[in-house]
Amino acid sequence: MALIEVKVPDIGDFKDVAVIELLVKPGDTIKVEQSLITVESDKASMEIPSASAGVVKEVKVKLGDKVNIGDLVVVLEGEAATAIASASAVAAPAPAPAPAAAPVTAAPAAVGSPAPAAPALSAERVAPTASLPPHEPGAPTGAMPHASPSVRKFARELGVPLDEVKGSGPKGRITQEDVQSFTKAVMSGSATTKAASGKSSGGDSGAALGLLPWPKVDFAKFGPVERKDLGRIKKLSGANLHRNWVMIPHVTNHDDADITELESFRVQMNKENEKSGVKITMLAFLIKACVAALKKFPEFNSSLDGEQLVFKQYFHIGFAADTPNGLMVPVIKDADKKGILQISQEMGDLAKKARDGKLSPAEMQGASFTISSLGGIGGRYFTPIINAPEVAILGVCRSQTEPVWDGKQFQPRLMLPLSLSWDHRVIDGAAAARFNAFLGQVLADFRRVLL
Ligand code: CAO
Repeated sequence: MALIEVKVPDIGDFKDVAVIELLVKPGDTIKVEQSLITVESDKASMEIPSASAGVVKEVKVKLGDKVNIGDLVVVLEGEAATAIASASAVAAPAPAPAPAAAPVTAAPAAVGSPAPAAPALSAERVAPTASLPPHEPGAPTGAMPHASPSVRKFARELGVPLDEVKGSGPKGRITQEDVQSFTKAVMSGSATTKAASGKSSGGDSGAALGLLPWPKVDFAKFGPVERKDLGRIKKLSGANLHRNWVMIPHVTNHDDADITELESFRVQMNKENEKSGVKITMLAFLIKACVAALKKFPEFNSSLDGEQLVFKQYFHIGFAADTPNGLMVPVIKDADKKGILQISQEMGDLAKKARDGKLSPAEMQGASFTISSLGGIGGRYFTPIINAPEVAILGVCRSQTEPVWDGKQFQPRLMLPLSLSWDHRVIDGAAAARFNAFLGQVLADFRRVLL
């Protein structure tokens, strides 16, 4: 075992830089390139790595010392052969170009030994970094937290927002222990991050994604305004929609179904059932047609649970209902076991309850697939947001009579626009296209429901 002296390498134009952190202590076993100390000038901090591996015998600097190129940092006990004699391996701090060679190690035993092929110290290891670069995750704006590159790296690895960590070091510097304590507090639930509590800068959690803060505009500057609080349902559904939109990789396939015959049948059925007081709308047929498609393509009736898919053997279909208070999604349970009239009746009852604010939680739970119909209102196509943990949703717009080529001539056909959004983690495009095509076939000839 040889004694190896590790000195401050060439750090460019930096002179008399203060030691602000000791990263090793006597007895520590260290590897080549492991950081020994952090030094800081007015503009930047940087870590000084070791050019050799070994066991730290002595640390030759203390906090607050001013160091320069060639100053002794630590004495190691190790294999002389691990020492790096190649000064060119040490890059100068950016942006200055690498200056002339300066030996990193000058342990007596190492001197004169043939220089081994050692790994180069990467420029990154000694390149100075501003106390916090502007792109640093966790502190996109405002005051920059004071922390060494290794602490910032450590925080980055754990996803810790450094600007939320209180520093216990000199001048409020954040240490590795501070990052650990913060992580422990969040894990134990005694603290929370701004992102998790939705309070990050700008009043929106976009900062956690590295996005610009939400624009703050004084609207009154441009004209009269009135402010109203969001209603309870809007707040609840908004939070759910936001999560689903952000967390699910949505794709939407658009298609058209020929419902000419089905519409005639619906009108006929409504005439026959006039006295029952139950009105059949296209949505009831769509629920039944979707059940048939879900049976044929079971992954559309599943949910993702970690690395497993849960295939549901029940067919509970949610339908979006527009209410004065906002969007609600009542559920028709066991739609596979019910006829069109029963579904229509239940839908009418549930939609009324939704509008009157009288839906029970049980009546909104358990859906395995959802339909959002804007057919009574209008529009052509839209991109419905999947209702997690479901994996697909069908959007339906207003049908209209269109000229459809039958191979010989154009025929007036009643076409229903369909928009199927699906979770690309579970479903792929070909399956979605097949689902829509099958749905179109069923709607064009409803006898297929029986097959
Ligand atoms: N094409 C043409 N006409 C349609 C149609 C379609 N696809 N769907 C319904 N209609 C017609 C109905 O036949 C009915 O006509 P009449 O008044 O002549 O009888 C009229 O439009 C109104 O239907 P409806 O909306 O009352 O009934 P529904 O069963 O189609 O829908 C409900 C019920 C509760 C889903 C609906 O009232 C509703 O709230 N829709 C909005 C859903 C919504 O907001 N979705 C967006 C969610 S955001 O992602």
